[in-house]
Amino acid sequence: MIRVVKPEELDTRRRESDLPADQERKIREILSAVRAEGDSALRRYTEKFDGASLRDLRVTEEEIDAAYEQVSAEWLEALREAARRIRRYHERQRRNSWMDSESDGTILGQLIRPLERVGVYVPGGRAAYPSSVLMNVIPARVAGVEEIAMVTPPLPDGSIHSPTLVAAREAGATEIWKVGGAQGIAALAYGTESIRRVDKIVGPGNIYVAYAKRLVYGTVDIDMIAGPSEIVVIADETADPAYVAADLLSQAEHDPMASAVLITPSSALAERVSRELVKQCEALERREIAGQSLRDHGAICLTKDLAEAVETANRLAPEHLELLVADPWRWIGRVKNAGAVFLGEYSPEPVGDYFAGPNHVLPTNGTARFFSPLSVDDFVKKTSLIAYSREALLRDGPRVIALAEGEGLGAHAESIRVRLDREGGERRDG
Ligand code: HSO
Ligand code: ZN
Repeated sequence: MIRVVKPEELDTRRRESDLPADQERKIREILSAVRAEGDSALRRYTEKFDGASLRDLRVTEEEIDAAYEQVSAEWLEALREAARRIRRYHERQRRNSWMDSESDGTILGQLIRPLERVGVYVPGGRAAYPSSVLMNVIPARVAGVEEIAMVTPPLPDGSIHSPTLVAAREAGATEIWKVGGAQGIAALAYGTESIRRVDKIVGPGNIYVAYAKRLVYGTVDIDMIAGPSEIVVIADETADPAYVAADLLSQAEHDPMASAVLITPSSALAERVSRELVKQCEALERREIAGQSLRDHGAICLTKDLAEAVETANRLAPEHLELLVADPWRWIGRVKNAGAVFLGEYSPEPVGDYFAGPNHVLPTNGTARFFSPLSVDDFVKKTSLIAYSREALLRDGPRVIALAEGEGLGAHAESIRVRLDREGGERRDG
């Protein structure tokens, strides 16, 4: 069910999908309708696409309270502990504003300020992962974002999946709105009578949501556009084939477009993993999805040694990289491109999806070459600080004048000169 390939047969960015022109037109229509008509357009589209006719768009506190009755104590305990770990990890990412004073009295610095208001998109249906609610909301909270507005499509009866509501409250979302799709993105980007516009939109969604996000970029900031999940496992002959196969399947089950790749110098391991994959896949509830993913986007890649395996992984720049080798720490220095690295046999990828603490929103499609995991940095912005002293201005003023005049910008030069004249600095003519 999985092909065996050479390193050069593996390519990156294999699965770029463009939206047909007529679909793109529809998304643009939705965006302009929400912009022009506000809430009434939201209600109309929610009726059309989700089959729900809503009076109130906002989820009430009572609805969230009621959602807690629907979830098990065991799940809630696990979710809370995961949230604690995710919070703790992201607290390490906080950066301080800084200022440096120079001997002439000049002070330079950088202020770090949270965004004021952020929107988090949460998909409906089967892809409504409470774990993703934690991963998107917690870093925003840790950054100090005060208003976190979640949008998610309602079920036909106008309700929202209970675990989503519980995760939203546990993570610290401050508002939840029953609106999804491109109309949800439009509401966040432009604002309506009831939903105030946000500064940034994060969170995964289907292709319409992803496109709508692209189109509103610039009006608001957005996170990176998530593609289907990916895992690369680098394993040597010491790896347990059952573990390797299980980890590959854990990402393959996300999506028929997901990609799971084993890279190994051991052909004996490759054979055994291949057999394990067939056996384990059959036993999965989501065997159809996982099977299709392995057939269409999966591979076992044989390399001459582990060094070549790591080089190949760097070229792929996978979202997740597992090092299931005798001494994983030995190889970490060579890893250049990966969203997250999992070392050793006790670090299966799902521990990172749910619990360890690092974010599971990671760069896909080869973009780990230049993108990073979602983090506190995504929810702050920086402002530069400049406080020149008299002494420094008298010293540097003539140079600033020279540069300004070099660009033909006389008013720039004058703003310096007027001060030098008054303060008795050396005048530089010419
Ligand atoms: N592996 C996914 C995240 C996820 N897994 C959510 C389970 N739930 C991101 O690539
Ligand atoms: Zn996952």
